[in-house]
Amino acid sequence: MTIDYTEKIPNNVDLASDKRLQRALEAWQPRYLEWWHEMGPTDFEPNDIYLRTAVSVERDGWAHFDYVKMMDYRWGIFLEPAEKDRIVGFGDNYGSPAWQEVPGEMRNDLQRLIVTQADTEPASVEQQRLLGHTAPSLYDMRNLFQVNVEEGRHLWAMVYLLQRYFGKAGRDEADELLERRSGNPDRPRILTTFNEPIKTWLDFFLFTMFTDRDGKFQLLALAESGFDPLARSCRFMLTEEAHHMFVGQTGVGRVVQRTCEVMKEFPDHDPREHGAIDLPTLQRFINFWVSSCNDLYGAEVSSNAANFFAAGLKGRAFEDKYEDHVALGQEFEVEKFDQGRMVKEAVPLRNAMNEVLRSEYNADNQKGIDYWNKIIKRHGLDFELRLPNERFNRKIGIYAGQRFDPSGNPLDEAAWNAGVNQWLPSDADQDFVQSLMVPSLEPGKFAAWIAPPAKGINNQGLDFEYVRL
Ligand code: BYC
Ligand code: FE
Ligand code: FE
Repeated sequence: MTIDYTEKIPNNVDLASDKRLQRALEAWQPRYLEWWHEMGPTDFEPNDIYLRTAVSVERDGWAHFDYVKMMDYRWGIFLEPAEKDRIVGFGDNYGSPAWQEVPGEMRNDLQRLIVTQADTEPASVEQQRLLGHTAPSLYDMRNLFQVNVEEGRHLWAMVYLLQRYFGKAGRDEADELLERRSGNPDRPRILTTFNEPIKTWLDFFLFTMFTDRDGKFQLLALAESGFDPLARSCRFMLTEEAHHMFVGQTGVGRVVQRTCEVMKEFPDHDPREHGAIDLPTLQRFINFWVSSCNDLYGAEVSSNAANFFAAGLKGRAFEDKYEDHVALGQEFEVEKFDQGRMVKEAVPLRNAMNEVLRSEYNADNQKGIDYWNKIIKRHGLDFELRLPNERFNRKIGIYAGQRFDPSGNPLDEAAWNAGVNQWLPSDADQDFVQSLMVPSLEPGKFAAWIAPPAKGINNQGLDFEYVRL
């Protein structure tokens, strides 16, 4: 299962045996590179970056580290090895053989799921394209570029599926993925979070913490798909996703660490006076990104979600841990706000699959918050970061258009307006965080607002030259 890097498009799907597909992908490749050149990280094309590249799709030892220019990164198509006699693991077709081709009646839904997944990958690269200029260290800059090239590869993974299994419609979608632009009002990316600007490194760390974690859970749900090529693509993508969330979790942890050090040293001062990000400001940025990401799961009650599950296209994360994979005749309780009060309503479980996934996501988020709170505690400081309630600041689903505070209490418009600057980043907060974004580009040096990491990449030291400038 070693990947052949002598091919123009590295792959483990025997691309050479399908000349038509190979030609289609080779025609798409220069357009992809053009897109990367135009919309990928600005101004670092000539630089050598210490990157990891996949060399096999086996569980251990798949990564190879070396200096690479980003444009020379070997983007390719890697699927996890096929599981023998795999079955559809859930829904109405539970137990029948997994599909190796697209069943006709599922074509539209499946294409839509793949396009939605695909669209987020280049979107994130576009959102992050300016950050290299304000990197807090070479270590961080390298991690940014590592995340970027891997999101580019995730686009390749989905484009392979579109071109291989969806004919002309799939090829058209593959082209459109290079034409939409994050934040462009005329041709935006599909999901709202992927049109939000990532202005600062604080946003970047929160995005990789919370938005890449949406990626993890959506990929876990798609990794269960009865459409086997999608499942196998997503399984390999998940191995890369772990590092993205590591970057977010430890990045924010280092911000917290630095702030705590300043708070200890200057107990009577505002940490901002010493160039650190005060914890209430961090909380507001957390509130923004978590609430935006809660929208990424779609509506709490969704007939789309029920259909995807029934068809066997999109399951639950870790479907194996459930006893009943058909999920009929079961109910799920959602809390609605109706005529001034919260009321519980039971809905068929299949219709609540978006909410099931979102709940698992937030349980995982909570572990990250706990890790940050431990850092605060270790410094003997009295402050607790909190995960905002799922109802807070929602634009999609049953809470959209209503006001709730971060604890989930309903509010009228006046109370919302009075509180909003305590709960979401204000313009002044944005300006302050932006003012800290000065590059720190000497090996081993870190910007004043963030502590160094515990260790380097691939056993290299912190003063290693992760990017050759
Ligand atoms: N923004 O029935 P509903 C990642 C639309 S991240 C705008 O609840 P459904 C990554 C929805 O399209 C993982 N629109 O929707 C991370 C529908 O529209 P129509 C990405 C939204 O289909 C970091 C309507 O609202 N992968 O990989 O059940 C860096 C009703 O909604 C939004 C996936 O998302 C929104 N947030 O659920 C790089 C997996 N939410 O039909 C990468 C694939 C909903 O009324 N996608 N709408 O016009 C899906 O599984 C589903 O499409 C969704 C939506 C869960 C997103
Ligand atoms: Fe991705
Ligand atoms: Fe990611």
